[in-house]
Amino acid sequence: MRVPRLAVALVVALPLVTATTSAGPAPERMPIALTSVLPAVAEAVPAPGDDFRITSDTTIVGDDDIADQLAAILRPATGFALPISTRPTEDSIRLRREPGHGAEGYRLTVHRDGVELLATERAGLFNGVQTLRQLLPTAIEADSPRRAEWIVPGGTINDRPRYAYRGTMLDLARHFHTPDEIRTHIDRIARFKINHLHLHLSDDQGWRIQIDAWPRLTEVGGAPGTGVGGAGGGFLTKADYRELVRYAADRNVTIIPEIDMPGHVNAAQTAYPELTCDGVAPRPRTDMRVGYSTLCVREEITYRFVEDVIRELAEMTPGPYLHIGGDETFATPHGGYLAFQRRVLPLVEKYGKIPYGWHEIGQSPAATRSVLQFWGRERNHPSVATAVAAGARLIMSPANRTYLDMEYDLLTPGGLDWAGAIEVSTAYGWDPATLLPGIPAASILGVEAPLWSETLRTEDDIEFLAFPRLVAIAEIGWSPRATHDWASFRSRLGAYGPRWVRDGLRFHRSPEIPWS
Ligand code: NGO
Repeated sequence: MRVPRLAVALVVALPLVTATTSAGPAPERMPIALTSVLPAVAEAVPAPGDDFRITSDTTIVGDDDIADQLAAILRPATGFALPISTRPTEDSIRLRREPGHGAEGYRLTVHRDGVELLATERAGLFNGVQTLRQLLPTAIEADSPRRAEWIVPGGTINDRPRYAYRGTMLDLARHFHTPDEIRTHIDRIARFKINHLHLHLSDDQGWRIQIDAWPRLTEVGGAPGTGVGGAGGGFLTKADYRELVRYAADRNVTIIPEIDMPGHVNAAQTAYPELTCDGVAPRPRTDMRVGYSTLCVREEITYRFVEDVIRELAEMTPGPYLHIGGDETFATPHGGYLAFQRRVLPLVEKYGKIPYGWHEIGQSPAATRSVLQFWGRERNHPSVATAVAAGARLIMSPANRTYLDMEYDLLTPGGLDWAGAIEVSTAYGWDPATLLPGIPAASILGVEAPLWSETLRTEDDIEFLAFPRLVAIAEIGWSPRATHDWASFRSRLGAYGPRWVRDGLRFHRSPEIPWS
């Protein structure tokens, strides 16, 4: 069914209809602009009136699994069959690969006769589908048929990321999150083109990943009661972890495992007292203090332990990075810290991975091929600048901008406050390229928003602290600096709110945002 051009233009120009009639709820007619996408697209050229309408005749054309993903997004709410074919037809949404769009970029062209999504890589098609989803009315998120005008606004989007790495982190050590909860979170972050999920798998309270050579790590460190305050417990088996890696990869998300060392190791030492210098098992700790534990950096057994852990983690991790922590080692002598890194950083490379750590590892001259995760607040970090000058690369996670575990303000529940309160405008109001002086743009791989879990237990807690702030970080990581605009961001975010409502997500209704 074809709708005359003028009629489509009028429909799209109508305000959102919320009234109900005696015939039931009126179809949703949300005027969606090509530029309404989160994170902001690099370039959009609208062609007003040249819109595409998805109907019962529409087909999806493509031979990638992304075509199946698109069909799975569109079928429930439209109620249309949307068959997938490999031959181009009229009235179709075509997904096609061609050179020239980069690792994650895509071009989306919408006109009356169809939609074409072009990308070089699967990741680009995936990203284009996330964009297309947001260009359809909110009702598209429903899981059963809805009456709506399924109109995609006409025009062309050319889009590609500013940074290759847009990440977030879950801390499974302070409170364990189940594989189901992690999968739900992956679904939610991937909508915003977040492409890395860092899992903080060990800390003083608990050890959350199966390591075959050292089974007591999870027997003791993953036991019930190993969460903060004696809550919870649990760990990922290798099978759980591999399944998460696969699930994430389907959604263009790379999992990064972190084992924090040589500090933050109390849980490992309660399981294996031989990892302490005096051989005495420390008591289990579920308080929130940091900086008191350290591996015994002068003992050989420490390096056998570390190598076993790195080898087993590397074996089950297809992604390029392996995170070795390295933060807050106040109990490790400085010389011992450097000696430890001199041995451990090369071990990560021995097992085929890029060493990744909190920015403190930059103090080591062995960190030149590493990625440093900057989590400071101050601009002056000479050891970071020196490491970068020697070749290290940076992920930006300034605590006062990106730490999702900081409270929003004094009134909202949950969260810590040591790096200050972070409302949405604070999370949005910075630029990775100018944050630290003396860092060349090419050394910055991207941004990450860590969500430490001292104060959070449930899925609701995770989503409340992550959303909407994580979307601000996603936009900082994806969108060209030239598109950075708080007024535009807050209005696009406000318009997105109803999708989260429909999804049952308990996000923070920040007073800064004009929620629809
Ligand atoms: C710090 C600390 C973590 C805490 C977190 C809480 C880093 C890298 N080390 O960040 O152990 O959980 O703050 O905000």
